[in-house]
Amino acid sequence: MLKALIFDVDGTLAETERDGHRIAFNRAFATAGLDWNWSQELYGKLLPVAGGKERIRFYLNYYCSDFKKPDRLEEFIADLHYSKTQYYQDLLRWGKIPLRPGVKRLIDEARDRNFRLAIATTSSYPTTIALLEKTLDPAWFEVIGAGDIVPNKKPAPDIYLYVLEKLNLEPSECVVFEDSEAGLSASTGANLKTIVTANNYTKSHNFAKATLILNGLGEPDRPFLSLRGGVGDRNYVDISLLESL
Ligand code: XBP
Ligand code: MG
Repeated sequence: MLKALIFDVDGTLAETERDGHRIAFNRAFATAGLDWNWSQELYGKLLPVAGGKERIRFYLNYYCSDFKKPDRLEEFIADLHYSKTQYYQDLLRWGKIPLRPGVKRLIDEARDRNFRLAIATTSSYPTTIALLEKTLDPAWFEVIGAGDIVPNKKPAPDIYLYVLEKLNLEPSECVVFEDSEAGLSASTGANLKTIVTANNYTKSHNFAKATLILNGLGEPDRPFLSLRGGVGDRNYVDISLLESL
């Protein structure tokens, strides 16, 4: 029996990456006097590396062969990431990053019907809270699994195992919403049924293990496109569709 809905954040609740995280990284680089600039295209290549600090480290290792690494590399990366997090929160404050279609409607229905809600994300905790405060309400989510709370980020299943343990539920009692291959590997690695709502950055990812692949959750007047999976004559994801999976 379905009891809980678990949501990834970036790319799933909102399209945060291209016009949010990416811009914030670039502002942090400029402030630190670095001439790094992550274009939309380059960012797509860096995105599979989950976690902002991990993404910076990967970029340094694979794209900046000329850069002389500072002695205290971890501190340097942590400082850059802290600055990025401030810029990201500024972007949210200005209201530039709306929820994806159907997210608020589905969460409202789940709350009305007393389903439990949780978050499982690689993003840092302050970043996650900032988005939830701006768009929904962090208090609606019984468990917020974020960032460095687990040793290994997605595609490792750690964050989903953490959320399951905190909810004290079996995987069969939950459904997950993800947008990326790394996220899907993490959720299915924890045996969780997963609906993928793909986006521009992730539409070519391998979603073979997904229960459904959609282009979004859809709205009554803005139907989703099902890319794989039986949805009958439905146009949008609601609780009855989740219960039928
Ligand atoms: C999200 C991420 C995060 C964000 C940046 O992945 O990979 O790294 O891009 O967030 P997912 P931080 O949607 O699979 O959780 O800079 O706060 O790490
Ligand atoms: Mg995501």
